[in-house]
Amino acid sequence: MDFDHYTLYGMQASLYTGKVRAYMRRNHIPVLERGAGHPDFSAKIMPEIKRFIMPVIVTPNGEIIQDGSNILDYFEAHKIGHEPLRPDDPVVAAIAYLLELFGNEGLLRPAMHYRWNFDAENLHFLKRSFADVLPAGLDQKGQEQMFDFASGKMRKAAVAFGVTPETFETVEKSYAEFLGLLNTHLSRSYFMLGGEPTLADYGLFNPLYAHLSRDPKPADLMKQTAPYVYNWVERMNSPEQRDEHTIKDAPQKLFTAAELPQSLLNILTYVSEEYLAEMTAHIEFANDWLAQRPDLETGTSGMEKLSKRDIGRAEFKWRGHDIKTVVMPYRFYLLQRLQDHFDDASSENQTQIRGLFSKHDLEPFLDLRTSRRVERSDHLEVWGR
Ligand SMILES: N[C@@H](CCC(=O)N[C@@H](CS)C(=O)NCC(=O)O)C(=O)O
Repeated sequence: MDFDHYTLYGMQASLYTGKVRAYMRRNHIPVLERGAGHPDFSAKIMPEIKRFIMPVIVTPNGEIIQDGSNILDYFEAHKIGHEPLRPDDPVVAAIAYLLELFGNEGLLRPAMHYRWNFDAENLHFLKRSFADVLPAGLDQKGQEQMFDFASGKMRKAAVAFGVTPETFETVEKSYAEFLGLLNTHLSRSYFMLGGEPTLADYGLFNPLYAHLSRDPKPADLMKQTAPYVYNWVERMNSPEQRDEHTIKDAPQKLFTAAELPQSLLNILTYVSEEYLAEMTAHIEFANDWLAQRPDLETGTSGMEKLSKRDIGRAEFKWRGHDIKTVVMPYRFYLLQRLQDHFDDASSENQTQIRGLFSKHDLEPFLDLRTSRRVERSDHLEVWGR
């Protein structure tokens, strides 16, 4: 490429690469995409970021940024994108942060279940897709072996997110309920919070694109049962300006706090039912973990290996099951974005946000906090003071 461009390292099948690619497309940011199996990823990127993780972008002046949310923050801060990721209305912005968190982290059970528990439908396709992250030049046998290694790791991750034979049916039921709510909402509004995409859309796009609209089994399910959701996925992923006319009276602008439609409020209630117990258990677990490590140095992750992302497993009740899921400090980093927004709001706005959150059983998301903040430094999650 002979013009200034960004390089995006990721993978078509990668959940977290999806939102960065979509944002770059929609905001017409010139990009050269490479699979994380590209030789430069191991030679130039991994030594900087110190673990195998995507997405990563390299800016035209050589800066390396890892993490989907940090990458969108970067574009927004440098006024490189034009979309209003954070709504001006403080109440609506609080919803954007909540759905950013929930989209990134709260739909991993269906995303992993529908990818890894339907081999007859998915495996042939996934083998081809995973070539993006395999080293170049492998022969057929080498490719098979590497795929088995990578997919084995991901199957274990599915279990670590609470997907086991005992929960399969409940994962399917709860995802069907979510798809139904989302389909209704997106039959009235082109985007989650009105006429333009925000952090809420980009967060949700992560699981709803690479896994749930792209892998054969869940793609069929989405197309057959939630066509408006599939349509939103296409809209989120296309660089063309669209002159939409398919939804009557769709809002052109973002909602204000006074205009929040019932279809969106129903999704907020769902977030509480699906995710509050998990977040509560994780925060408690992390606070115990921190209490046992009073000497943990500020600016470190406390992990033996830099590649490790969880500090253990916490147990909680989820839709009638006792499940245990991995506690990842990264989730608290996203939760803090909501809480920082809340803390910075005027007392009048705080009252409004609290009122809305409490109506939908979401108030603890404003108050549940780890005793030390999670920060990102040198591309890693580390503990603050
Ligand atoms: N919060 C991170 C999450 C990144 C993440 O988990 N990426 C996955 C791919 S979608 C990954 O790199 N997995 C590699 C591995 O775990 O080995 C971000 O947005 O950057």
